Amino acid sequence: MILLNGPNTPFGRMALATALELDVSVDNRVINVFEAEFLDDINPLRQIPTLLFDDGTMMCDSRVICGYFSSLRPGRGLNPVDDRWEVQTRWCLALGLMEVAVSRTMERLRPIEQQSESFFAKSERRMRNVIAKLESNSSEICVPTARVDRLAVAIAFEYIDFRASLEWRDDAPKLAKWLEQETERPSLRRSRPRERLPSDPATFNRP
Ligand SMILES: N[C@@H](CCC(=O)N[C@@H](CS)C(=O)NCC(=O)O)C(=O)O
Repeated sequence: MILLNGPNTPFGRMALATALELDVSVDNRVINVFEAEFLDDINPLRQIPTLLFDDGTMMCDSRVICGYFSSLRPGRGLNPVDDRWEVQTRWCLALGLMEVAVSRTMERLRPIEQQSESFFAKSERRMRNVIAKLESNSSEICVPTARVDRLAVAIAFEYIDFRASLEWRDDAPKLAKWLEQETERPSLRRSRPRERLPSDPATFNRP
């Protein structure tokens, strides 16, 4: 399995960290998604993460990919589904936080005169509301056993820090304290975001 990934996408990091947590072997390939014309033929959304199988089929969306990896390791408890809908909901809240943070990064790349103050205000409010909700759930999150919602919260905050999207620690002191240790988890250490490099390929030869 090839995981088409980026150097700093939080969604791709979620897929890779899940594979690492579960000892699922994937060939992680960092690409430059913004120039990756080839990806149109694999994933019509042209997004990363995309999981590519040996038979040419693909799987997209980080939740689907993480769900698939978890299905390969039943009983590990990383992604409880049956009676744990609150875990899935917290996972979605963390994904929403990632989405807003990514969209703020994209907005900042636009010429300054085209950037929207109201967008920044609205997205900040949304982020602070989600962060408050997650902090109120800290007893479920601040636990040293890996689970998809906890991984997603850690990855969302580390992306916010990576892009300096928002000062959040005063709003979520319990989560901030937890993250100091959680960030040392091997799956997170081995998937740290980095800036894009000119050498990140925009082409890819299917095996
Ligand atoms: N819902 C998707 C979101 C994936 C996503 O937005 N990926 C971004 C990178 S952070 C992307 O591929 N952007 C490329 C583009 O929009 O051209 C998931 O969870 O995997």
